[in-house]
Amino acid sequence: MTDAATVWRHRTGEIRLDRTRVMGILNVTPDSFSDGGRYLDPEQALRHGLEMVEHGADVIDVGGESTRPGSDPVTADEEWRRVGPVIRDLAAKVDVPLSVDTMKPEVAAKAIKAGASIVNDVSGLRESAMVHIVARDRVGAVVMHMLGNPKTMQTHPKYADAVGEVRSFLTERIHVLEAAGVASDAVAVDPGVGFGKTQEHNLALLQHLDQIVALGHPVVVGVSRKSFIERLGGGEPGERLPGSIAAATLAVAKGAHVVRVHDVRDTVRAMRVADAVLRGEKL
Ligand code: HH2
Repeated sequence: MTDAATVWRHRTGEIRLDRTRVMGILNVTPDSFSDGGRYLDPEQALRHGLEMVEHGADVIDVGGESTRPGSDPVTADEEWRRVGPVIRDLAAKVDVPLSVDTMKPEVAAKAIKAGASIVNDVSGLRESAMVHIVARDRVGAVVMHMLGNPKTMQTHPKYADAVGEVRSFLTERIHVLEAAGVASDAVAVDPGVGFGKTQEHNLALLQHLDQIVALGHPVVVGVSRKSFIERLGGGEPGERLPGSIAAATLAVAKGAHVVRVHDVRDTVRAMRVADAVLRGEKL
């Protein structure tokens, strides 16, 4: 039996996992599925980042490439042009750690120099250069599971055992990172809801999230406004808050430590109640 995760280490400190932590999403993209184009202007992005911190975000996750199903990749130069100024300006203004949501080692390296403390890689740090950067710069990492790549991942995703295969992939990536010298408590894992998964796979991963939690690493879950909620009658992306909070709450009840969300203020309020019930904390 592996010990339960109690902290998530990153470049500038550690996040204690004594309560549910909220990672606020800052998409500096023209085409993200729910907030594309809203924060493409660096000043607007900065304002939104500051607002999420004010609303109780524990981490701000800055991304410059949409990974919605069917999306086209952007060049490293373009991605950096989007996220660079936002990471630099936010790092100068907030105390919470910043993560960079990227699959590209060159973007990650520049983001760390500009102030990011965590690399969130939806491809699970498949590129060895990314593993090297995380080890060298002693940043935290999110290893997420994705089947294939964003362009094709939703074309008939197939597993013999979705939960078992996601767990094996994450276990293998943890070993690779640790062998490269990354501290064990710096490695968070994420089952990758919506990344090469059918409705049934997404639900199975949430139902059996305890099997991912049992790996003993911090567990990040991204369910916010995702289309599996729409398929359950959740409406347009901006209307999916009730479904997002239901899914986040149940993920936390299964042991998730960090929820990655668009709606920080409402989620923080919901997680306080969830934590009080689950952990017996005072309201
Ligand atoms: N989901 C998205 C992007 N990054 N990172 C982690 N660790 N987990 C997730 O579930 C996750 C993620 C997709 O959501 P979003 O950023 O809102 O959309 P887009 O990829 O269109 O920018």
